[in-house]
Amino acid sequence: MARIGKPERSLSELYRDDPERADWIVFGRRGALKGTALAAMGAAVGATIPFANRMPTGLVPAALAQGAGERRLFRFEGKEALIDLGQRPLVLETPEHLLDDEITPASKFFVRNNGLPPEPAADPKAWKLRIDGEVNTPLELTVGELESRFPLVTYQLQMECGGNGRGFFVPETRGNQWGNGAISNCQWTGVRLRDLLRAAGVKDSAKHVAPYASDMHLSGDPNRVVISRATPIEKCMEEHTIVAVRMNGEPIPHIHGAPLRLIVPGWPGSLSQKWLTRLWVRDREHDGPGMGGTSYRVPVIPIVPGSRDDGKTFRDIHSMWVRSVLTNIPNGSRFPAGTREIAVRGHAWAGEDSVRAVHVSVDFGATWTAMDVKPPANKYAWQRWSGTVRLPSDGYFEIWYRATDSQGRMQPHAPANWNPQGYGANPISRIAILVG
Ligand SMILES: Nc1nc2c(c(=O)[nH]1)N[C@H]1C(S)=C(S)[C@@H](COP(=O)(O)O)O[C@H]1N2
Ligand SMILES: [Mo]
Repeated sequence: MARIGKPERSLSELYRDDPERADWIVFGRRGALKGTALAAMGAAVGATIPFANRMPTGLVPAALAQGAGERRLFRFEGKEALIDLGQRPLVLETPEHLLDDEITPASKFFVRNNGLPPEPAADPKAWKLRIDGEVNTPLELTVGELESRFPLVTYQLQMECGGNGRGFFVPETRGNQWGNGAISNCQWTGVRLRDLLRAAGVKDSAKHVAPYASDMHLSGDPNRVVISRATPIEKCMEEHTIVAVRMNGEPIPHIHGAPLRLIVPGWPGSLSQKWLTRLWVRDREHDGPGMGGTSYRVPVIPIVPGSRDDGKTFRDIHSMWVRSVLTNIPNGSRFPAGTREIAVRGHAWAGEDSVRAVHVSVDFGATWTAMDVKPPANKYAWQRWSGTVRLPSDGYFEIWYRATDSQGRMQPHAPANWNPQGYGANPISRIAILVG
């Protein structure tokens, strides 16, 4: 599929050369867009805009929005070219259009390291997991023992970085500027965490289960913990919370936590500890790196966007927010003149909840069409949506897509509840297309 060529001038160039016109184009501040203004906007996106009369004031066209078409790619061994958000630590985002498989293959699975991965285990079956703290019988199990002593379960589980969508926040927040691609939906096989906790005789005093791993802190100090975020005991006892030994029927790839990884589905990915070595059952809220303050926490009472806050009154993120991806058309695709129907499909998910509906709009949100939404393979699996959009003519269009969760909550028009580390930005998603 052809891509929309680079617009005549990028927005930043336009701002440099002719700030008044750029502002006019982007924000339409001088009144209705018509005549030369509309023509200028059309030139900037590369075509006429048939639904320009429905374009919200202040909207930056998706074809020009920050990052459109100009994100740096990086090819890590065994992976497709993913979006490079950093190499030390390694952070790679999956472009949305690579998320089309029902089960995410390792080659398309995003990467989020906070430190440096450990050396691969020489003998994965001999890798040890220790369970201690608020238990009657501390356990030390090898991966081999774990697999033979406990029932193995297999589920499709979505795993999403807590910061997914962060790049949509205005003003910009600290952290990796993810789009929608910090999400995977793999088939995980492992032992239920609750079976392990019961085998260790978990006490009534257990409140948080804190994981530890063998990755290395960026400072190189072997005594510093990279990340240790705990899961409340209730979620640990939920049947889909597992200690995984296989991903998509294969040994877990090293970069994704081999040979042992915690999977806490529907909650921030930071809980799903890779290279797991220890589970410390605590009688209080855990205080490892990544806990407290503004880390993985959001305001209960909204704060002024861009302001400072120590996060003391914030709450820990549990369930992730409803979100959708469109996976069969890359942003900026060009279709032959005369194209009037386009098949669209993607996935949607909603943390602890399921997805009730997905709607698509090609006229900047003026009208919406309901898509077909399939039930999940199991709880915490993402859901396939698909349908057809109709276009009235050639020109520049945006395909907007918006999921609604089982509690009736929709992706909002703009990210809500701004917070210093940028969690929970799940605005309506969109791609730009050009017909003709
Ligand atoms: N040991 C360890 N586990 C970790 C991390 C890490 O840096 N070290 N990153 C966490 C974060 S923030 C996320 S979003 C997921 C990313 O998993 P992935 O790299 O397999 O995509 O792993 C989590 N588990
Ligand atoms: Mo994350």
